[in-house]
Amino acid sequence: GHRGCVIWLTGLSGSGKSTLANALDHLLLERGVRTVVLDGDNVRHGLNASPERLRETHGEEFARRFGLGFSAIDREENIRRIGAVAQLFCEAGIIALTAFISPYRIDRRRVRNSMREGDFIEVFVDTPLEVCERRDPKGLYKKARAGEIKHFTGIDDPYETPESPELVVKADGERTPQALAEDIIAYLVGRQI
Ligand code: GGZ
Repeated sequence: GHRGCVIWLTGLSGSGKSTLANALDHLLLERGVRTVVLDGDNVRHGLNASPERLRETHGEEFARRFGLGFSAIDREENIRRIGAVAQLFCEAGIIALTAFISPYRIDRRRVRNSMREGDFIEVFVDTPLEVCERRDPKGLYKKARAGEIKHFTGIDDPYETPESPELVVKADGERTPQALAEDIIAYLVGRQI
C-alpha cells in the first residue's frame, strides 16, 4: 500500500523534468503504484491554455482574463492551479508527478503550505544552464538568445534555486533517467510512502 503525495520537480527548461517524471511513472506503475504525470505538454494545452489558444474558442475577453502565458503573474497562476490539481490527486491516494519550471520560490512555497506536512516532496532537477542550452530540444534557447522569445527562464527571466528541497538530482547526462528515478523511489521507500 501507499499514500498519495506530490513529487514536485522544478528546474530549467530542458533540465530533464518531464523525462524524469515519465521514468518515475513507469517504475512506479511496475510496482503497482497509482500515479499521474502533470507537465507543460498536457496542462498548458488544456487547463492552463494560452490566451492565443483560448481566443479561438472563447473570445477576446475570456482569453485575456483566463489564458496563461509566461509573465510572473501568469506563472504564479499556472503553479497555483497545478498545485490545487496535484493536491486533489494526492488526497485521492494517487502520487502526482509534476514537471514545471516553477521558477519562483514563493509560488512553490504556497503549494507546499497548502498541503499536509510531508505530502509535498520538492525535487530540484539541477542541470546547469549550459547543459540545458546545449540540449535545446525545442530550439527555444536559440530563439530566446536571438530575442525572438522574451522572458525566457534562465536567459532574461529568473530561476530561483530551491533553498531546502527534499531532494536534488543531477540530470546532466552522467546517469540515466531510470537511475535518477530509482534514487527518488529509494527516498519514498525510506519515507514509507
Ligand atoms: C520558459 C517557456 C517560455 C518562457 C515557452 N520561459 O522546454 P519546454 O518549453 O517544453 O518547457 C518550457 C515550458 C515551461 O512551462 P512551465 O509551465 O513549466 O513554466 S512555469 O512553471 O514557469 O509556469 C518551454 C516553454 O514552456 N516555454 N515560453 N518564456 N519556458
